[in-house]
Amino acid sequence: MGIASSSSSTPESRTMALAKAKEIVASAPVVVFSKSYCPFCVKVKQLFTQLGASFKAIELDKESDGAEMQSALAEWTGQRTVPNVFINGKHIGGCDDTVALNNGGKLVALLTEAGAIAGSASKATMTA
Ligand SMILES: N[C@@H](CCC(=O)N[C@@H](CS)C(=O)NCC(=O)O)C(=O)O
Repeated sequence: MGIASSSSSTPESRTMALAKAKEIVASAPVVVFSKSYCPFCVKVKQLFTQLGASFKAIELDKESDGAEMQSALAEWTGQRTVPNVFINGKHIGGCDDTVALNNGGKLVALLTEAGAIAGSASKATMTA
């Protein structure tokens, strides 16, 4: 009673969620905004693990302000779906985009440049 619902989105809470998302992106070489039950997110996290790349995963379904961060990410990047992947502060895209970079042999260079990977891997071969 008398306390505004934390689930209602206000301009202020959206601004805060955007600032938080930007802070997270700047805090690690690789950031994956994810949902714990999302198969595309699992796949992209597996890919980074397979490549030996360190990454920070933010499970939006487990965060109290996850829905607001998802909206903030949509406004910022134009992408509403998860996974939403950033490397070295740069928006990469989703699972398909990340896998395409790997298949094109470009992902490891980005990860190495970002300092997320030691640099001995060339590319990962995914079967699924
Ligand atoms: N083609 C996209 C598929 C991503 C996708 O469909 N993700 C679902 C979750 S499995 C999603 O974000 N749905 C909307 C939502 O959860 O709000 C990719 O490669 O990342």
